[in-house]
Amino acid sequence: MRGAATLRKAPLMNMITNHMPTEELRALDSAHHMHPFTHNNDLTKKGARVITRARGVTLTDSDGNDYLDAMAGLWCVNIGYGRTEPADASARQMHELPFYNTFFQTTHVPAIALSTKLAELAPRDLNHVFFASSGSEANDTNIRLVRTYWAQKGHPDKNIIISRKNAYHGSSVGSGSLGGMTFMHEQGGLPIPNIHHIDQPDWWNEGGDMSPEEFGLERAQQLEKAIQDLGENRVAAFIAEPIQGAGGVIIPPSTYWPEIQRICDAYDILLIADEVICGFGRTGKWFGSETLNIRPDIMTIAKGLSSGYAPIGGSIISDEIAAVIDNCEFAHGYTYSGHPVSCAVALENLRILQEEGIVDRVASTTGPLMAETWHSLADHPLVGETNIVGMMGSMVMTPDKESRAKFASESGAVGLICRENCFKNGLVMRHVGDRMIISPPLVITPKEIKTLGDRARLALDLTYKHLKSEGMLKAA
Ligand code: PXG
Repeated sequence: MRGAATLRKAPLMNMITNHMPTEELRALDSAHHMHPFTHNNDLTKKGARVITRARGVTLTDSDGNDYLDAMAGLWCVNIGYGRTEPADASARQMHELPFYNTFFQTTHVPAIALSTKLAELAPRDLNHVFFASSGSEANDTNIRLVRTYWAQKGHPDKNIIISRKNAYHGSSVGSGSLGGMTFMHEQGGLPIPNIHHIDQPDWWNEGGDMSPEEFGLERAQQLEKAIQDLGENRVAAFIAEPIQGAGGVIIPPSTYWPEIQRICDAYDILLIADEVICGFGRTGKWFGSETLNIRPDIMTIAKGLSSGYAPIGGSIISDEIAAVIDNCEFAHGYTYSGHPVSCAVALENLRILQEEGIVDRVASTTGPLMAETWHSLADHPLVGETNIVGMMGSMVMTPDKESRAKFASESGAVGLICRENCFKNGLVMRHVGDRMIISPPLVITPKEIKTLGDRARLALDLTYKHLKSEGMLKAA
């Protein structure tokens, strides 16, 4: 039972504030709030951490504990917490025009301004923006968009989208199908038809005896093989994150993306770069596609677009695709496509990122410092490999660096222990399996980078001790 005893009805609502005791907040949360990607009965037993405020890179919980948030919320708070400008922009916009739609021959200034700004920031001929409220919605748009594009060009059967195992593209029916997470496909009848998944470029786990470069090529060539098997006239697009985020910050070998780009060009396959995590400075450039030298036809955006201060996402589309789509009525859209308040907040966020040189700083100073700190953890006996680009990094934990062995325990058991040791020591660092990952706010200072490194090392030390005492340092 989910705390039914404490369940009370509506009149309580106005009294629920930050000042309520944590236990009471937890009980109400468990009684009424269903959490995403959570086993809610387990959560009820443990009790949720109640986050009450945040400034810069620091979160505070309802018991007054502070945490350095090395995940920027959920990979999104690029400008850090507590900036007043987006709040002011949001209030101004709410006073002036809280909502109007962009259907039926109407538009409004925030949507005009934001799409124009995005066209300026985006590379090459990516000049057209279709708005959504999230990355999932934007990827749903992309499915319909690429299929409609080929149908308009007289190829209605060119409708298969190739993606990758262990990719994350959202959790709606469409975007969850694009994603390659089998545990998601097992619930709710996913994937939808005509989505095909190839293997991911995860050298550490899947590279075997190949060098990273050989492996990168082999994995990229799986795309060519899939196109040949399925038929060039059947494949509409390939979608991928420049660097997989939720899959474990998997940075592909250097040979991977050039080969993927060659194949997309050679077979006339549209390339969709999912920039939901990589976009807006995370890799040290405005878009991950620039860092990895990719020429996408469509980019999915969300998260860092507003630094999470308001929900907004979208697709940035090339001149060529937009010209073809513009020849028909694209029967697609959301009530909140281009929501004026979200657009105003996103514009303010982009202004801060640009005017304060935050993206440039990731490339020139804070990124290299973060990399040095992160790589210094590689000498720890638990750490097999550290990887980082800009402000997204991962480290693999292993019982044996040489053989890249996995732990005998179930995948993720060690990761969870380490994550809990991070929390206990004031650090929010995620685990994906037995890989630890970071994606801090881009405004993290050199002093905070040092604190991050110190707390991560402490968590690794405690984890090592724990594994040793429990006899868990064994390889599978
Ligand atoms: N594409 C990518 C690459 C993402 O990382 C989405 C699309 C979907 O965006 P929305 O806004 O619909 O959530 C994402 C989201 C995790 C985690 O556990 C990652 C995401 C969302 C929730 C959890 O790392 N990424």
